[in-house]
Amino acid sequence: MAPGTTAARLAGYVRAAGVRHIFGYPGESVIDFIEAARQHGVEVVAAVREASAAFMAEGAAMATGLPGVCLSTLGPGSTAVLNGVASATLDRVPVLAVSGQIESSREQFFTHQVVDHGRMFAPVTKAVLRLDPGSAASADPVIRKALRTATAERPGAVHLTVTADTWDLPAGNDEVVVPPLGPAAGTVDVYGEGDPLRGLRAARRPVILAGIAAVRCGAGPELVRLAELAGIPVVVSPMAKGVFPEDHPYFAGVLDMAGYRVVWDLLAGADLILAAGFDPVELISPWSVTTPVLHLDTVPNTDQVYASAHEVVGNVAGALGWIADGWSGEPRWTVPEVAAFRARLHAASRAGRAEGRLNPSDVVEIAREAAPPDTIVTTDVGSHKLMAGQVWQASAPRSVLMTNGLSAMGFGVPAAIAARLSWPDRPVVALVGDGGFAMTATELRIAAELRLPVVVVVFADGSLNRIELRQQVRGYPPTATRMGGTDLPALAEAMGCDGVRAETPAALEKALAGLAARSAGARPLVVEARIDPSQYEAQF
Ligand SMILES: Cc1ncc(C[n+]2csc(CCOP(=O)(O)OP(=O)(O)O)c2C)c(N)n1
Ligand SMILES: [Mg+2]
Repeated sequence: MAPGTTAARLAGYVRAAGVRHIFGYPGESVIDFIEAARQHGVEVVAAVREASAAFMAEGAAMATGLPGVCLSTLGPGSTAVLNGVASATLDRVPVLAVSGQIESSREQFFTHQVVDHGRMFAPVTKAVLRLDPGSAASADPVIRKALRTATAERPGAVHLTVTADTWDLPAGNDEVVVPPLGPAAGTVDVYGEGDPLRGLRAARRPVILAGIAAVRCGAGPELVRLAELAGIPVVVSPMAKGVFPEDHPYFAGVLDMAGYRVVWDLLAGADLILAAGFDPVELISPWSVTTPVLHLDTVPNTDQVYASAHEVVGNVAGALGWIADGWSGEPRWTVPEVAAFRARLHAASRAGRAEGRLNPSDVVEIAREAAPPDTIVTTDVGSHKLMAGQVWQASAPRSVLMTNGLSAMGFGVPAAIAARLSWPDRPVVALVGDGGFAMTATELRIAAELRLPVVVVVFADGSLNRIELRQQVRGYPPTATRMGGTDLPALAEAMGCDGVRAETPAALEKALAGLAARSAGARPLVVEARIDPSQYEAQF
């Protein structure tokens, strides 16, 4: 691809935005862009299927804070990528999804493999844009708009269609100017009558509920400062895990994961909830508490899932710092009070353990024990996610990658591969269900080829457990929710990975013992953890 073409221009912007990998699946309509990306030093990673490529882009963006980029061809490629694109939007992760399209002269009437991308992607993206011969001369603003829209609060996916006859059209050679790709630095807007902080200052039992905008704003240090200064316990949302250290004396658990009733009781008993970058897209339970809320976020409270008479809108770290700067008064909670709460939550989230069996919470604890502190963990979707979300102790933001917006199965393995590509020196562990693993297991072929030693722990219960439990509650037999056992170690070996089965806590400890050392090796590892799922019944 010659310099100055549309393909080169798009690749140039992607590279200038700091993106190192494009995750995709080829088709004739995008080979010019694949070549341009290669020439610009952006590695094009081919997933086994497009849906996984989009999850990889999302995982890379979650792990790095940079936009993720995925690529598909027209028609079947673009329809296949849809789920991952929707996932990025509902998980509030900036992703640029690029799809090729038939040449524009035939697009209006030709039918073979032609799908209207604009109509298909509109409901699951922040914007649908296109480059065609009529707009190639405006490629720069279109590409900048795509990047800026994807990353502007709240972030999400933007879809860009490029027709096949556009890639080699001239698009200019000027210096690439990448727009800002993050939240605003520091201003605070206040909505509502009177002093927005009066309620917070008057509160005797406030609780902070921190969410994903706090991660995007790098608000961890300010959360710690305010929590310590004012003595306020901090609950975090699942995708924000790590934004507040989980070994901190004021840490008060993860919303809507194992032991969730205890966390909701805390929120119900509080006299004020400071929602700090909390995004209601993460709610699994309905918002049923009547506790007053102070909304503090990068965007106004347009969801109105909870009522808030005042809104503090701006950079979450900046706004928390502003509150901390003006704070005075006694700590609202003592450290022992929060510790007592955490002990209750610990007991609740382990409830239902069957002694002498390999319980789901044991798997999470054993994996956490074996994993070095800088490990990145991903989860898939199902009962195991709800367990891992509470039991895995996170120490840093962007170290726990999970989908809790769209919550689509099939995320965990691709996200782990992308995480390892993004952070080649950090151990990566995927905690996935056997259903979600079956959807994406063959992606490990890519991990083996790229010599990415990710460790995948499969919660093998022979069941789509999360759904089987719902059937159980209604008295239905488990229809379409049981799966025959697959020999996972054999499957792993066949793809150039190592595979091992563990049926007891001791066997799992042994299987994961070399986790730290393995992360310097090359072969991915699949651990089939044969769990007793009965603990889930007490939980969910
Ligand atoms: C793509 C997709 N299809 C269906 C669902 C609905 N769903 C949510 S959890 C779940 C079961 C997952 O089973 P598994 O991966 O084995 O995890 P487990 O619940 O057993 O831990 C299903 C089917 C979903 N979230 N995503
Ligand atoms: Mg299962």
